[in-house]
Amino acid sequence: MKLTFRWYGPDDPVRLDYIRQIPTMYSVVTAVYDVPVGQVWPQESIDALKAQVEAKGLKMEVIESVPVHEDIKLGRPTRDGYIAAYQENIRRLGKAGVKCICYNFMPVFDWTRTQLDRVLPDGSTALVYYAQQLEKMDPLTGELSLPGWDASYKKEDLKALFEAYGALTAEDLWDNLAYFLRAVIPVAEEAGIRMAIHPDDPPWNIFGLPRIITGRENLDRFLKIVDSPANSLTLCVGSLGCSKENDMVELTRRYAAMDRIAFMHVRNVKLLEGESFEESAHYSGCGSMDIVGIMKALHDNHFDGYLRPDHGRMIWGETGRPGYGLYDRALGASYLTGIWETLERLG
Ligand SMILES: [Mn+2]
Repeated sequence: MKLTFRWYGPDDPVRLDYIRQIPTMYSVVTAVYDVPVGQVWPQESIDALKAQVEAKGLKMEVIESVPVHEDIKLGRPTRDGYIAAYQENIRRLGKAGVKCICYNFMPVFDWTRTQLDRVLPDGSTALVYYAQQLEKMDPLTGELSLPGWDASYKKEDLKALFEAYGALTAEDLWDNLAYFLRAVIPVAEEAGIRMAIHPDDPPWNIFGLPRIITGRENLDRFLKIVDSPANSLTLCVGSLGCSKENDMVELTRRYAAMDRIAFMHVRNVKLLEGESFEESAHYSGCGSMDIVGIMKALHDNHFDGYLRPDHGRMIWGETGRPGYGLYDRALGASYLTGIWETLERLG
């Protein structure tokens, strides 16, 4: 297990100086953030990022994410140009020593929450998803206040995108994903990179848009499209775990045994009535996930991929990017390290 930590680059208030002080920290998880989706990342930007990280004694072996342009997901004729750019990014990152690229294939919306600062009983704040809040939101009419996705879409663009997706079925999305994988996985193999798809968060359709990376059956189907270690998973416990149908200990054991987990996101969520959930502290007892069981499933299968604590709460008065403060994620990292050390000791 290689411990990693998400870092949003030089503007992140969570500095590399702090990240390096978390015991056993190995690599950051980062990206070039100032290039529009679908474009090639300048080699200088990649190299500059790497130099900053390495100057602090850390590695830059994981990129999250190289985003996939909507035209690829939609299967538009323009996709080939965007795929060529994606392939070039893989080659450039491989040259820079990157070993794993996390990405997702969710239409329009990335991860979705209805509130980013819900006050929990202990006074911390967390990201939550309350189904009843979501029902009141319509991305095309009224005020779209849905937090946690790319707010840079203009309303007209969003409307056009929704129209474009209107005709797209889940099977079409599968076809477009397969087309993308067949083009990029061979490039990743050559570059020594494992592509690691992030599951849909939450793992069900949002606003009528299809979502397909949602549970065991679909993960199995995904891995078969290109049966290569370079076509692997980011197993995000907090995303898949939001669905009561997903047993995260079982899924972790299954895909770790197949050696198809390149990257683990480990965090806890507390499942509520219906489809609602709250993010919680990493400790198993704070939410609905069996974190020790998940870590044991990894350990039993000699997991040597990357792992990061995922979203944290905001605690101790910290302000900043919701879910990505230093303190609670550092607590999470230490908790996970402690579990891992115990498993190593006990054999
Ligand atoms: Mn995740």
